[in-house]
Amino acid sequence: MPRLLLSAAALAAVLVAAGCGGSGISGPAEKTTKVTMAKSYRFDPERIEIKAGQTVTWTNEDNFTHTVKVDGQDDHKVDRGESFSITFDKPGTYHYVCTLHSMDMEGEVIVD
Ligand SMILES: [Cu+2]
Repeated sequence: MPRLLLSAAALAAVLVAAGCGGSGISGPAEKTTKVTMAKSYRFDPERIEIKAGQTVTWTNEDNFTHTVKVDGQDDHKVDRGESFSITFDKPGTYHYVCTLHSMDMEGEVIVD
């Protein structure tokens, strides 16, 4: 009985995780290291694919301040007209959000 309860809780956790976040990202990954914060409130392209060791640069071309926060890493503010870069050394899929507009702004970096 305790085992059954545990698995039910685990399933609920998975469902909650699937329900929030990740829903806004669509389309194939673009092979580029440049992402813009485009007007209004979006990352363009939302999903990119790079090679390990490459550096991704986000440039804010919107009229508002945004941030880049990769899951499990620090949040970085990017003011209008400014850029911010992160070098990805390890292969994997990195989900990120703008913490100021996390409902609208999220993206993914796939590192091969
Ligand atoms: Cu934002």
